[in-house]
Amino acid sequence: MTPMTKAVRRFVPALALAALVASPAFAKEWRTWAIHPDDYPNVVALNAFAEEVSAKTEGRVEPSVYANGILGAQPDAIEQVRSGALAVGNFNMGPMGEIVPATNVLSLPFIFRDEDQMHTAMDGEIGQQFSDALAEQGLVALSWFDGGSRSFYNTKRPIVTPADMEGLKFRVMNNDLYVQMVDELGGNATPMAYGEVYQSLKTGVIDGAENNYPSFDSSNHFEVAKYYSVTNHLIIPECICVSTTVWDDLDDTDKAIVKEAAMNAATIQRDLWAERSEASRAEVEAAGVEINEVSDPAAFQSAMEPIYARFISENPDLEQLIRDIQAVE
Ligand code: GTR
Repeated sequence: MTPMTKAVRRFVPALALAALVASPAFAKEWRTWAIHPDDYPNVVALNAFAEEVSAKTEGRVEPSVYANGILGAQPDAIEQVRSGALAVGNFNMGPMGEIVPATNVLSLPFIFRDEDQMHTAMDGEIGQQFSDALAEQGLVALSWFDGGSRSFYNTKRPIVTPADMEGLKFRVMNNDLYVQMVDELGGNATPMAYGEVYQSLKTGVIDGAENNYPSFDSSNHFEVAKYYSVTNHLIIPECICVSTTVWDDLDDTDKAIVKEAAMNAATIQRDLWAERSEASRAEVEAAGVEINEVSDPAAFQSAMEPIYARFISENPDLEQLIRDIQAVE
């Protein structure tokens, strides 16, 4: 072998390695879980996040968004992100409560007065406390999305007073607090995956469910449940959460890029949210849904009050957090 050939032999593998490192084969594909369809504000925002991350990391991180819950039901997806099998999820703090107990505070009925108060709380020191609790369970919460206000809807009749809940069976998200919530109002609760609700409403397995206008609309539940009663009993924030194992793999530059992209995505989501809520309300009304205000919102609030006393007695360490949220202007 001539010295020239030897040099080439040494050089070629080095070149090949450099090419490989720079090639997309070495890019980190971040499989991202999303429950909603592509045109839903959350998914539009997640796609913007993916594009920004991919462009600014020059392809070192490539998030790909799997919409419509095709990667599984939410409680399973949370576990998959915790384990690192999936990289990112847009999670609602409702089902999160079963895994990260502090987040149950966000599932207490009427914990927030309105969405503005929720944003003020979540964007500050209070949100940081939830992020810390999530981090202990393998999830890095990068930013907070709007989850709107949830109200009850059903196939039978308008809910005007709590007494109208009597005998109706409502699907709730997977969290015991929601079972308590419906019980206190005099209805029956069935925890069920979001993807099963449409069929269950249609076949009469359940009479109703509860959600915000955009979900009621995009899930087509409005086709079968013609009564939407504005109780606004839950205002639950959602996160863009990255798996801690995936996050720890990034250097500081990429962490900063990803964090900023998530903050930008939250701005996009919140802007789109307000618009979409109004549009969805108009759309379901035009499709024949009867929307009613409840006669006395305070009656729903006081019916659910016992949940607080029970929760605080079981979680005394979370009482201060509840009081701090209530004190947010
Ligand atoms: C939606 C929320 C989803 C999911 C769903 C449900 O409003 O964005 O993440 O929690 O409600 O009721 O399961």
